[in-house]
Amino acid sequence: MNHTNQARESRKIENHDTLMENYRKLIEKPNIPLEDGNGIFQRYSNPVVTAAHAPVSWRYDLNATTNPYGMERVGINSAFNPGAIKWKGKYLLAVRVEGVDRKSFIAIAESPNGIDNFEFWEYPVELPETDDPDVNVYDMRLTAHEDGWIYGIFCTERKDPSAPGTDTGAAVANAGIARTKDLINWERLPDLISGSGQQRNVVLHPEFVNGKYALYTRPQDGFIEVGNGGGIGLGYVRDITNPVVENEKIIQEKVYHTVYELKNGLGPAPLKTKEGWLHLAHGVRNTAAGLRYTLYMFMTDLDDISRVIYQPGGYFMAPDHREITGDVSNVLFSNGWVMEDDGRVFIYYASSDTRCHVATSHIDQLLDYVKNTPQDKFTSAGSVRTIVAQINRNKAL
Ligand code: M1P
Repeated sequence: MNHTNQARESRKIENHDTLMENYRKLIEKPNIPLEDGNGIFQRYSNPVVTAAHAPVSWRYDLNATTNPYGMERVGINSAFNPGAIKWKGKYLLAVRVEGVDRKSFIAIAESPNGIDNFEFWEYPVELPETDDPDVNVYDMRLTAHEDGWIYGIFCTERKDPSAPGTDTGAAVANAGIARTKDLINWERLPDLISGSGQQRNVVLHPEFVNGKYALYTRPQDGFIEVGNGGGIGLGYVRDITNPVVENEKIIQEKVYHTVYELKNGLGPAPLKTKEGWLHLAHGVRNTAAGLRYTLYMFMTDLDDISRVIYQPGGYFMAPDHREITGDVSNVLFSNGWVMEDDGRVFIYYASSDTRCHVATSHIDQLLDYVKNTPQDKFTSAGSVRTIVAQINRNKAL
């Protein structure tokens, strides 16, 4: 080591090498498929991105003079709800990273294979603001639109200006819109203008529909409660730089005694298949232990994207024993997936608002799943009839 390097080294905090070693071990840990598959998708042994994946240089002041105790200066609480895209042969996740200060931001994590070795880019995304600055941003859906831009639509949250001063929790959620050509430099567009009080889980359809941008929405009366606005909506925008939603209609209602009884919301932008547009969504029900978020699928018509043509009953994925606890327990949430040319599908999801996972499947399996899984009959007797019919078909084999 020459003198210059020696001097530089001595200015670094003492635990730097150990921190880097542990960080690299975590990043490079192989992810193994689990054996308890259900024939529909495959889970993996490890989360793909966690709070511990945040780079050392985000968290530590590495200068021994200004950080003599080698303390973590910027704590990261969680890394979850990632948008996803395959970009220049790499799998990119637009992760919702939440600091210990409760502020979320978006940061891109990259993997060569989509399963492991996810590593954050050096800097988090510096999302431009509008004239009304966001207090919190999260849950970005990435859509490579046929207009040539990659759009990131995310939730922007601000304090409710109409709430009394004593109410420090009242917030307003809306869809923020940004677009990019390289996932580094982002152009911020105006926030969505829609007829409902609030919006969350807004997703851009990848193709124009009759020359307009199509947006899946989730109108809601309040910040948490969807109230009268419940359901996944679909509306159209003529000019994305002046994003006024027209003709917003609910295409997926919340329904009594289903996994989407209390509320639902679209996940990632739908995948185009030969049979229709494949959708992944989250459904929410209430329980004595709080809300339970599971993932479900449905398919819409290729030509009429407002028409649901298949919908399996029940959930596609629910939190397993490793996923069920976290900051907000009993939650699976997905807003990113990638379909390969060979039909493999990488489903990125987060558990309990804490960590990101991947599950893999194939589009042929998912098509079989949406077409041939029995529909919800909405009553116990109906469910029994479904099972009895299957037993009888099996007996006749
Ligand atoms: O805490 C669970 C999820 O709650 C919200 O989703 P929704 O609006 O559908 O209820 C979001 O805050 C989401 O980020 C979070 O994972």
